[in-house]
Amino acid sequence: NYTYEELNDYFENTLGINSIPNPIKYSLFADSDNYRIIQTASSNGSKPNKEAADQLKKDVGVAVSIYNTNIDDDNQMYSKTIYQNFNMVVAENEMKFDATEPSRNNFNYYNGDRLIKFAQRHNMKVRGHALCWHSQCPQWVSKDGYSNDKGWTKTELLAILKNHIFNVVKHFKGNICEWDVVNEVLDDSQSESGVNSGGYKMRNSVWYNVIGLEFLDSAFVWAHQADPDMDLYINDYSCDYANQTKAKAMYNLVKNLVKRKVPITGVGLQCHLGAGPGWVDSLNMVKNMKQYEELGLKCIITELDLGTSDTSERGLNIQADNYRTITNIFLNAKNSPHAIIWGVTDDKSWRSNERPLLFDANFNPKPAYFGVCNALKIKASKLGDANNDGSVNVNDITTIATYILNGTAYPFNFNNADANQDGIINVNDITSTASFILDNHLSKVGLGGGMFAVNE
Ligand code: 9MR
Repeated sequence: NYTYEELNDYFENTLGINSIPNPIKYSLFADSDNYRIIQTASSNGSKPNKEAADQLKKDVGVAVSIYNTNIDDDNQMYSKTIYQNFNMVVAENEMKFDATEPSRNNFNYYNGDRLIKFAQRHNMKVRGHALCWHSQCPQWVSKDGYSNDKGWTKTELLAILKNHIFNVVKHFKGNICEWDVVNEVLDDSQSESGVNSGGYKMRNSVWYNVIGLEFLDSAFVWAHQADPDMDLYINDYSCDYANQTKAKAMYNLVKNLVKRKVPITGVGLQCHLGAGPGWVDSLNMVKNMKQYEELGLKCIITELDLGTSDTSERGLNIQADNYRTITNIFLNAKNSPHAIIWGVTDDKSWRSNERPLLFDANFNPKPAYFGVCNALKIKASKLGDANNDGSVNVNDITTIATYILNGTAYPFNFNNADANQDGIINVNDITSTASFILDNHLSKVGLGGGMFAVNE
């Protein structure tokens, strides 16, 4: 009972269940080597992400605007949407330098503390953003975050930074699991030859101009001293894919920090990206995360939003597929414990005209929401884990092969072994499981969360 329109060479069709007035909609995506079906709307309202994320021991978080919302009231739609769907929060603006130290040595934690209380009521983690940044740097430090119009000496500015970091980190100690210690310290233009020979160019912020590179090392060391249990991140944009010049600069800088034993936990990829057909470069994002894993570091997604100029149903479904792809990447990366979406509803996003988020202005879940859920649910379902030992690996291929050859294999979980969920165990399940392991065609595993059989 599915309507199925003509399949274009690249793109999706909507499958609606005709007999139901408000059909659950799925989109079938097809490109040259991959088919996938994702749910893009539901008549049953939203189904929380949270359960699957908790089960997978991963955090899907969201940036919360605190100063202009009533997050103290758990009955507000804004509050509900956050605590029903996410298990981590970050303050979109309220823990930045200008908000926490509006005048010298005068600290304001009012809105930050409101977020901490909200998170405690709902058992959510909190990440801190950001201790040192050129933007949202208070006027009393620099009029624009670049010029030293107050004429600070290096010693004075170091003392200001140290005082800020010690006070803020100690205040939130115990209630926050990690901080973006420095944000956007790399220059926007990096030379290809420079990065290829291990170099990187720093942004000419007031911090770098007056102090030099020492500001960066010192910031990490002080944050670590203020709270030795804290995870400490460097965070930036346009560093999302391993082949980006700025990503190479980031890698060079971070490798250097590690070599010099600066206490850094990981790298935050902001992921302010555009949505479009096949626009997520999975290979280069996976490669990027992997190279930090090899350095012994984490690599997390800190500010994900995917803007689109195509706000038709088709455009929003493509956006959903992009969200699904990125969610899969972070779920499959061992060193990537969380991904944070940069805001709740489209209308309040810093890119509101591009409709980049998971919920519309009325808190209705968009296709993008289901894209994230779909990836989480499939991963949580443990499809491919034929021997039921909790992970999908080469032993599952052996288990499936043994079952096909002998009819038996113990321990054996039929549902999980049916990796492509077509109701039979055959060689296609081996292929699906192998693809899943190789991180290649992830979505062939458990297409449609087990509701559809797809034959190639
Ligand atoms: O979303 C934030 C917006 O409300 C602020 O006006 C803006 C000010 O710079 O900062 C936005 O968040 C930024 C984040 O802190 C760092 N990376 C880029 C984000 C989008 O600009």
